[in-house]
Amino acid sequence: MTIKNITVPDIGGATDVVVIEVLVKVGDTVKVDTSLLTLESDKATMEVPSSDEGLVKEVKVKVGDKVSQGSIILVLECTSVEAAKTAVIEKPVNNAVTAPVPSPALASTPVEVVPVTNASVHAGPVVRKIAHELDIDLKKVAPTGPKQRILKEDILNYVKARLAQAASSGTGLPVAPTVDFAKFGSVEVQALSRIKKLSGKNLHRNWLLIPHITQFGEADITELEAFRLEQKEKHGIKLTPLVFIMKVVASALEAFPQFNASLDASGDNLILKKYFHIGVAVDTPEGLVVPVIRDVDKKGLIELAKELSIVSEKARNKQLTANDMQGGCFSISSLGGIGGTAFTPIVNMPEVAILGVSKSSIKPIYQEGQFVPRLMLPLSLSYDHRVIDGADGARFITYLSTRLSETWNLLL
Ligand code: CAO
Repeated sequence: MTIKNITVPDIGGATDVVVIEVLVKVGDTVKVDTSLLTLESDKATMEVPSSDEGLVKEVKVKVGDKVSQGSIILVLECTSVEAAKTAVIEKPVNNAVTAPVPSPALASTPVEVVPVTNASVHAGPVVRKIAHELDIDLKKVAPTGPKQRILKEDILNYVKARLAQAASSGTGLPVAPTVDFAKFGSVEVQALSRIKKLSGKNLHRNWLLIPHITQFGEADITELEAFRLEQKEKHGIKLTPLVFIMKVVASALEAFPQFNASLDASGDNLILKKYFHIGVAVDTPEGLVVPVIRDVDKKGLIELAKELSIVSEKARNKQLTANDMQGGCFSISSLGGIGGTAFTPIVNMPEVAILGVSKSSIKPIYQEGQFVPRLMLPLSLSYDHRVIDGADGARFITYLSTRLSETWNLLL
């Protein structure tokens, strides 16, 4: 074992350079080239690597100190034979007395000098190294560390974003700029939930791959509403317009088979489904999920109402299984309980259409020569224009409107 002083090597003639980071502590084991210090002058950032391997016995510098070539950084208990031969001996070990010899390794290996592209950027050596090697301008990386420090995650996120942008630019899409929002005021970084990240990818893919058309319509649900309230009272259960809409959608899918279909992988064939499973978008604190209610055509309103309550409860309690969310033919996204007049839902691939439902309101409708107050339900039907023509879209929504306007007590 040999004790050796590790000193600042040739740093391009710079003197009194400020230590901005000390990267090792007593007890650390370092190897040759392990970064020990980061120095920052007004022109450059320098990492000082270790010239030897061993155990750090003492650290002689701290952040804010000014150093020049030859300043002692630390005392190392060397483990390499070569180092032992060339070490400047601080004190004898095992009573062996060796004459001090300057370390040629230190004297001859100048440190890598990384030009400071922006002296005001705060970042550690690892970040600076990544930035240097990947030719990244650190001024473009949004910092999330204390005192606007750029962390390793920040630069990795920046690289990920650039890769995603590069991937999307391959599709001819313009690249969105990266903005450092903290420059304009205080911000908080919040990670997206797992569900949001997953559904976000799918929504983005569907938005890009499907040529969407959204057809708007309105249904007069005055009679339906009277019937709904009566049934709700009678059965003492949660019975919302959505259950009626699901029933009518199942019947529309039967009447318009191209809506109950998916394109095959080649894109040349339509797979027509003979079952009627409907996905219902459920809003949960973690994000949007779409459980599937099976065989809607075969179930009654009350049965569907109960199943919808169970499934939305399950969704909100994060108890849905993958199976619960598979096999849908068509989706319904109902924002009617919240508000809004219309929206453009995104088709849930490999389905080819989705119905958006907004909040019903009483409107003056012109009937038989006069305006009468009617409860109108706004509908938004988005569909894949590769599979469905505009005329069929209009026919489908007209069918829905007509069926929803019918006298419901005749149907039970
Ligand atoms: N017009 C007027 N009122 C409506 C309505 C409509 N279109 N739809 C529902 N309502 C009423 C209901 O009748 C209920 O009132 P009552 O208790 O007095 O009957 C109230 O609004 C709340 O309904 P709800 O939202 O709890 O129940 P629902 O069956 O309509 O919907 C569910 C269930 C799970 C779909 C819904 O709670 C939900 O999560 N919706 C959001 C879906 C979503 O986020 N879609 C966006 C996808 S795109 O990002």
